[in-house]
Amino acid sequence: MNFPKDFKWGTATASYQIEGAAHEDGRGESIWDRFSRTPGKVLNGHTGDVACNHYHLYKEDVAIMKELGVDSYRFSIAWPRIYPNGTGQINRKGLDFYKRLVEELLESGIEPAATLYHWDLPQALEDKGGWLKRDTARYFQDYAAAMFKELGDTVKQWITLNEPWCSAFLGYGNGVHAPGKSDFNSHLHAAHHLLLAHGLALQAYRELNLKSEVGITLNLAPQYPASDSAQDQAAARKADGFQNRWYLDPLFRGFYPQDMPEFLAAVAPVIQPGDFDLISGAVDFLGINYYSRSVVRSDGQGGYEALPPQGPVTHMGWEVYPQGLYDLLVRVHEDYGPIPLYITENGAAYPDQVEQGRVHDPERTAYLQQHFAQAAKLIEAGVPLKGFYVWSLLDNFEWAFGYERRFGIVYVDFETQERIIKDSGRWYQSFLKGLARG
Ligand code: JJW
Repeated sequence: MNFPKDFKWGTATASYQIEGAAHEDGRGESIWDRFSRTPGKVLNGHTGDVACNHYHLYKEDVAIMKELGVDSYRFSIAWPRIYPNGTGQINRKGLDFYKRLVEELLESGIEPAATLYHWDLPQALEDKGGWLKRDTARYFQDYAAAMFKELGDTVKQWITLNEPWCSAFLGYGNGVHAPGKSDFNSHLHAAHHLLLAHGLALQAYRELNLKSEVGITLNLAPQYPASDSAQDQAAARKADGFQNRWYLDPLFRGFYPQDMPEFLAAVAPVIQPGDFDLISGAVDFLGINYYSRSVVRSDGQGGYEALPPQGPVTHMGWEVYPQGLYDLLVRVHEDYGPIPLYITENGAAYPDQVEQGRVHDPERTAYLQQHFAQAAKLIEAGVPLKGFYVWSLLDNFEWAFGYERRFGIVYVDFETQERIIKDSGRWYQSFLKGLARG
C-alpha cells in the first residue's frame, strides 16, 4: 500500500464516550447525562459518568498514541464543560482540561484535531428546545468562536459537527439517541439548525484568520439498489437523499435536494434568507465517517426498505463492505469536489476478550487492513484523500449500546481502567512503522 508522506494517520474519540468525570470542575449536565439515566434508553443502564476516566488518565492515553506512532488525534470538546448552561461565562476549569490535553499532544509530536460538537448538548439548551430552536445555532457560534480564540492554531484541524444526521434523526426523528424525541418532520428542523450552526461557526472561524483548517464530519453510507429495476434504483436514490444528499447538497451546492418534496415542505418553515450562504461557506476539508453500506429495494408503495446484510457483519450487525468506502469517496469527489477529504472515522466492534493479558482481534485487524487498502486505491485514482482516523483509540461508551460494543484498538477494563493494546493496535503500530515518512 502506498500513501503520500504527508498523509495523516490518526485515532478518534469523543468527549462523552471516554472522559468520565461527569460532575467535576464545574461541568454542566448534557443531554446524554439525562438520556442515559432515562430507563430503557441505554443497554444495561450504562452512563458516561466514569467511562474511560480519560479526564484523569489523558497523559497515559496520549503516551499510548505516541507508542502507536499516530500523527494526529481527533477528540471532541464537551460544550457543557466550557459553558455549563450552554451560554454565558466560560468555565475556566473545563477549558483548562483541553489546554492540558493539547499541550500534552503537541509535546508528544501528535497533532490535535478537535470536534466542537459530538452530541453532548448542554441540557440547559435542550430545556429551551435544543436543536429544534434557531437560537441554539447562535449559542453554538458563540461557543465555537470562544474555542477558536482560546485554542486557535494549536488545534490543526477544527471539525464543527460530528454526524449531524445522527444528531438530528436519531435524536429528534426516531428517539434512539439523546434527547430521545421522535417526530419525523421536526427532525428536519433540527438538521437545518445544525447545518446553520456549522455555517455560523465557519463564519466566526474565518474572521480570525487562523492558519489551521476547518471542516465538518458527515456519516455517509452508499445506498446500492437491490436490482437494476427502475423501482429499486429510485428506492436507492431516495435512501441516498435521506442519508447523504440532505447534508451534502446544502453544504456544497447551497440548497436541499429538489427531488424530495415532503422533506422540503417539512423544513420550509425554519429556513430564513441568507441561511444557505452561511451553510455553503467554503470549508477546508470534508470529514467522512464510513462503517458500512446499505442495499435497498422498493417497498412497492413508493418507499424503500433495506435488505439484510449481504456478507459478514461486525458486532453492530453492520456488513463489512470495504468496497463501499471506495465507491462512496469516488462519488463524493465527483459530485461535490474538488475538496480535500478525510476519513474521520472507520473501524469495527467485535466482542473482545482478554487472554493471558492479550486481546486477539484478527477480525478488527482484517477490517482495518481492508479499508486502508481501499484508501490507497482512492489515492491512486486521484481522489484527494488526506488522512484516516481509526475509530476508536479506546473501547468506550457506544451510545445506546453502553459499554457492550468495543470499537477500540486499545482494550479498556472498565472495572480497573487498565488499558491493553489489542493485536489490531499492534498491527496499526507496525503498519505505521513500515510507512516511508518524511
Ligand atoms: C445508526 C439506530 C434505525 C459512532 C443508528 C444507530 C436505529 C434507522 C458509531 N459514530 O461511536 C447509526 N456510530 O461516536 C460516531 N455510527 O441507528 C462515534 N453510526 O435507527 C461512534 C447508531 C449509528 C451509529 C453509531
